[in-house]
Amino acid sequence: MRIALSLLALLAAGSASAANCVIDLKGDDMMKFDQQSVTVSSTCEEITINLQHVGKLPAQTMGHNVVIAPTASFQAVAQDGMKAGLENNYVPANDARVIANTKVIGGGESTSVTFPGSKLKAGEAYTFFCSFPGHWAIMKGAVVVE
Ligand code: CU1
Repeated sequence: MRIALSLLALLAAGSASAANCVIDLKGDDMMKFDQQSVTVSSTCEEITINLQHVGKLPAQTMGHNVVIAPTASFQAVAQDGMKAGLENNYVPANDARVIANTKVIGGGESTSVTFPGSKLKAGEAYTFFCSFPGHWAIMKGAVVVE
């Protein structure tokens, strides 16, 4: 009984101080993400992005992805990504400005990507956005690293 109780206490302490290492985002047919800001911990060994497209339109017309880049360069990445085309998920190949990206998905689909937490530094400004042509102006938000 005593062991069970101390285990419970450990679990409770663990969840209270748990690092936030998962980014959950939903995109829809209205060209919107469900969040304008996401927060992750600077202590994450790995960070996972989960993207769910809750709409019905196909990837060719209303595709969404999630790209994370430094805020200072995200617009340039979005413009270069447009040229890369759907076959490259609208992400420029081997681009150091791209910290992480999912593939482009259509309505009803989900995708995930995991990347090293060390790529995001506390105090730096990062932006997440959808690089589908024309979407990044609206489908974007801040990645806050605590
Ligand atoms: Cu999009």
